[in-house]
Amino acid sequence: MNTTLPREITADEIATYHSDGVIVLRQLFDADWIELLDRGLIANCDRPTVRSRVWDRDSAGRTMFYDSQAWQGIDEYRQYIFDSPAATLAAKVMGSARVNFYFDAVFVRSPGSQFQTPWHQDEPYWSVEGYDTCTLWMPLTPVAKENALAYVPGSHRLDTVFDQFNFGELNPDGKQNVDQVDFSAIAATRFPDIDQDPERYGVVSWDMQPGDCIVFNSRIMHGGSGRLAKDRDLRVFTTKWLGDDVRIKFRAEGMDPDHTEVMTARGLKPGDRPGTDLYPQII
Ligand SMILES: O=C(O)CCC(=O)C(=O)O
Repeated sequence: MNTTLPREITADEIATYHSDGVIVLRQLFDADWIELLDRGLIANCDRPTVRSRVWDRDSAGRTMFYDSQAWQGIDEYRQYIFDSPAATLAAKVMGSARVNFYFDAVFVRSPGSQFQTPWHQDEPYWSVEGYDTCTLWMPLTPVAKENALAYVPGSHRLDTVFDQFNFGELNPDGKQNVDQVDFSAIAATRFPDIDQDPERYGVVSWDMQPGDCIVFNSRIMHGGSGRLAKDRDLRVFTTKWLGDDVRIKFRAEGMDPDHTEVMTARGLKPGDRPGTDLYPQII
């Protein structure tokens, strides 16, 4: 298992991340990490957390499963968070001297799932704010660009507050206490209809193999993925990282995942830097 990056992240790659808000990096994690994370993902699906939910179950029984912040109960995730080069990668790309782990999230589509993730930005849902936040999006299965997560380059630099999708509505099982975010409660501009004219928005996505990873800023517009061939599934493991300028923020319109309770229980309050055993500082 490689505990360090197999190569330097170049100045050009870092510049691309900051101008586009997203970059794909090839083969930074060896096959042992993918096998480990796949084992963790199977354990996670067998023992979902209270935060898990099915986002989609179609008439053919195909599903899209989502869970988050499972790492404390899954040794394989913990090993990746503390021992893999993920934190170093996040620090280098963001240009942050300090990096805390925020949370893990998995997106598991069963074979043939047509479900597409609604377009959104991440930061407006989170219990933190700051520019120095990123996600490492890692498919554990090969995925073609038309089935992979797509991005609007440069959209992380927009100042506009957009009216985003309430993911709490994705809940065919009617689970109780699903996090709700009501963006209509804040003054927000209508989210652009990106699928209506993807070329105009310069939408990008990539063919990917296990071991590749995308680093994206939590302010970038992203969505899509899915529409899988009937014999193809898609297992994606993601981790969210917090850099230098990030502070805790509780949002009146709701949060997803809502960390208010667990943060408050650890004495963390708005304006604080994230920390404690729940958001460990890795760098
Ligand atoms: O992989 C997906 O379908 C969604 C991923 C996503 O929205 C995220 O990681 O923020």
